[in-house]
Amino acid sequence: MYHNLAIVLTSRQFVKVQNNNPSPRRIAHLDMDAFYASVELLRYPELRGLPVVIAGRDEHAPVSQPDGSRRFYRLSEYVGRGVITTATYEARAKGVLSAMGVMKAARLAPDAILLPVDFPRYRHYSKLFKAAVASIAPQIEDTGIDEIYIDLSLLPDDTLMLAQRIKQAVRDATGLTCSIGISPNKLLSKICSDLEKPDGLTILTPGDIPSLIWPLSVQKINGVGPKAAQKLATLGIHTIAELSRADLSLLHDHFGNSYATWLYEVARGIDHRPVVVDAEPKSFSRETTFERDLHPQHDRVYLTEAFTSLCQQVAEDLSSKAYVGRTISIKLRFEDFRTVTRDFSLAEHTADAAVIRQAAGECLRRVPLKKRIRLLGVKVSALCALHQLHALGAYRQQEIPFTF
Ligand code: DCP
Ligand code: MG
Repeated sequence: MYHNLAIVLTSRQFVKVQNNNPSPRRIAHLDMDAFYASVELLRYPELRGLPVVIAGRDEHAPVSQPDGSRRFYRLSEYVGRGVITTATYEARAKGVLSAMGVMKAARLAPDAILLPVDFPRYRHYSKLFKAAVASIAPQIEDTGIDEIYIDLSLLPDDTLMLAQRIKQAVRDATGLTCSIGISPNKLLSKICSDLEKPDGLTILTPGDIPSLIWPLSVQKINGVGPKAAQKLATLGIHTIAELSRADLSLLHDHFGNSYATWLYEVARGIDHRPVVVDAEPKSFSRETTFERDLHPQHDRVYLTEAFTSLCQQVAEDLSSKAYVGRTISIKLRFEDFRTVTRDFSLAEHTADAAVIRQAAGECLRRVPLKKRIRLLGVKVSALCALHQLHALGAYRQQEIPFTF
């Protein structure tokens, strides 16, 4: 009975979307499969098919043996209070889950292989898969190390073909599999990307909603955590279908107004949030609040060190994101919370720590230092992406003959 109701409600929503916009949105959510663990299996292929968990630090790194093989640590050898970041699907079959204590996991799967976390490596693969997707569908919202939303609406291609091309591109660039959910909005696509993991592809049509979405636990909704789910359970609400039948007034009585309204809408599959494509950064800055307010003269050595270190950090931030900037600013907050800023614009863009430090020093000389300093900050703005600067340089060189 309620399934019929579901069809009416959801199809009404889709009709509404279609009235505003002749072609409904096509939003994809892509999530990598067992991400950290899968990246590790690329370098330890002998572990494929085995229960493997990723947790802890370097002391559990595999040890190379004289015969060329590797010795891996087992969960049973672990002592400590670490938690599991992720586990292969074989380990999950034994009940091991993300965020579980390693000691508890060891009781469930003592023979599972333990590998330490290697963030730089996961970040590298994260960049690779995102670049691969961007080569096919550039409207990307970056929501985590292993997940993105993609707006496919403006692309001419068929949805299934696009999704298959994206999955293939990710596999070619990384050797890894991902799962994709596609629907008219982010909420439903996020739920869908999880439905057929690993290596899944789910394209949701309005007609699929009653069978695929409504029977799911409310916790499958991104934004309904364990606490809200527990509270809903006390009201007899466990599934999304049950949530969609709840009166708005009942939800208002038990949750804040805005959360209740949000629950009411998401239970009907309503979500108008756009895919927010990463904006270009406007500036890079670093600041530090000192543990105690520092005296401009007495604490001069310490202040100078901190100042130089801030400049170095900003320079590293610029370099790691491949940007250069032309305007250097400093910010000082004094013990009375009064804040002053000063700018200095360079003739050329830079990401060089020494150049930034010198310009920031020029700014500092223009600030009367009569009170103790609470906070110090350095900012670089008037940015230009390095590749654009190169293009600009080439353009200028081409212009030279015309100036003669
Ligand atoms: N992660 C973590 N701590 C958690 C959950 C996850 O450090 N509590 C890390 C490890 C995961 C990565 O983030 O590999 C991505 O998280 P996911 O929830 O997407 O989990 P997986 O990609 O590992 O598995 P799935 O195939 O279910 O997406
Ligand atoms: Mg994942």
